[in-house]
Amino acid sequence: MLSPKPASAFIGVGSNLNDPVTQVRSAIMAMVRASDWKVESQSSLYTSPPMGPVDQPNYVNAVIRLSTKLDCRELLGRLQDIENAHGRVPSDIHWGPRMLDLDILLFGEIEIHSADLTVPHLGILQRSFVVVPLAEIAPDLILPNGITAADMARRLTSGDLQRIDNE
Ligand code: A4P
Ligand code: MG
Repeated sequence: MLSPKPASAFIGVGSNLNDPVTQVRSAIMAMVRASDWKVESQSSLYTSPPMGPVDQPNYVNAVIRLSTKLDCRELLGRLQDIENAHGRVPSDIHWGPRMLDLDILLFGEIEIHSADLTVPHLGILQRSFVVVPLAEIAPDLILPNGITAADMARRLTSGDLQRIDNE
């Protein structure tokens, strides 16, 4: 359902297969071109070792801010279309390797706790590869624990996360 006022949403982008930098850049391009929302800002790309099973390649991550009149579930469907267009195949491996992962980190002030959708995303406060790019584009954003993204990023900063310079 279209809502009258656009919501501000933050999307986590991740990949660790088939040239992850290219996958993440291509996903960002697809989001910039989409007509259902407006991309307001995009972070740098970051690389880090895998959280979860270690026998998989390093990840590349970024965070996008967009404004949209879609509701949160419609947005999830559109993001899954982009994942599928990037060759994402269903896998039973929890935190296993993937061509492209698009997670709704935050959707305005909305909270959803259902089988297919949890917003804010459960990992948002623990993961430097989410919080550091988020703080780059929205340092003053108040996270669900009441702390700004910038302060949270300072707490989570680890040597494992490297910013990838733009070529
Ligand atoms: N789903 C529920 N809530 C959401 C949400 N807020 N945004 C549901 C998007 N999807 C959401 O997703 C499974 C289902 O989650 C979807 O169908 C949707 O209905 P998935 O992406 O196939 O599951 P998953 O990714 O295997 O599980 P999970 O727990 O979502 O994993 P994460 O949190 O996505 O983490 N290491 C590094 N360094 N960088 C990474 O990006 N990513 C992961 C995956 C593991 N290790 C990583 C990284
Ligand atoms: Mg996911």
